[in-house]
Amino acid sequence: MLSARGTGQEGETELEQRDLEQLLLRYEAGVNLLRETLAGVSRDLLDFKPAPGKWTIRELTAHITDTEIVAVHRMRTVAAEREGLLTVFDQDAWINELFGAQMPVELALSCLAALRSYHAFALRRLDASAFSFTGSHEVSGSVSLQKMIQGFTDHLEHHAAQIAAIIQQFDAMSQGSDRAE
Ligand code: NI
Repeated sequence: MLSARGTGQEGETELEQRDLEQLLLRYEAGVNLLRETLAGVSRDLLDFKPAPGKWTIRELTAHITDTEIVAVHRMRTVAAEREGLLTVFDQDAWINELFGAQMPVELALSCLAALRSYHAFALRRLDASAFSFTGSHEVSGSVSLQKMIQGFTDHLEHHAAQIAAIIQQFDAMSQGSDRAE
């Protein structure tokens, strides 16, 4: 019984390590995914409002980088200090008050890439146990380092898909206006 249980636990640990490896690969691949999504996007398209009150692609790119600044701070607090209060930020204020509508996309992308690779350097060297360390999010409560990596990986991928949808919307509109002419 004891050895059978032991084998089961090892299997589980291997699975968790594979999941973690997959997650880290996705986290590291996020910047390239975004770069590929943005390839060939014109200035007009960067500043195209998909709907009243919705962010442009330029603002979305700034928002992704804003979020990475917060994400890396939260993840490093938990990874290094094994606890911490994870405070929220007002994402609209950061875009509206800190010039998101004017932000050069390449500046946002290079900052994002530097933050993500700088942080991944540490993630790659942490003991497996560190991914279970938790911080206290001021709204959603206890959250582990692994859950945060998952959440911020998903966040970038979600916004990359949103950017791809805006590109499609813009292309469809452009073709529509060509036909009207
Ligand atoms: Ni977001």
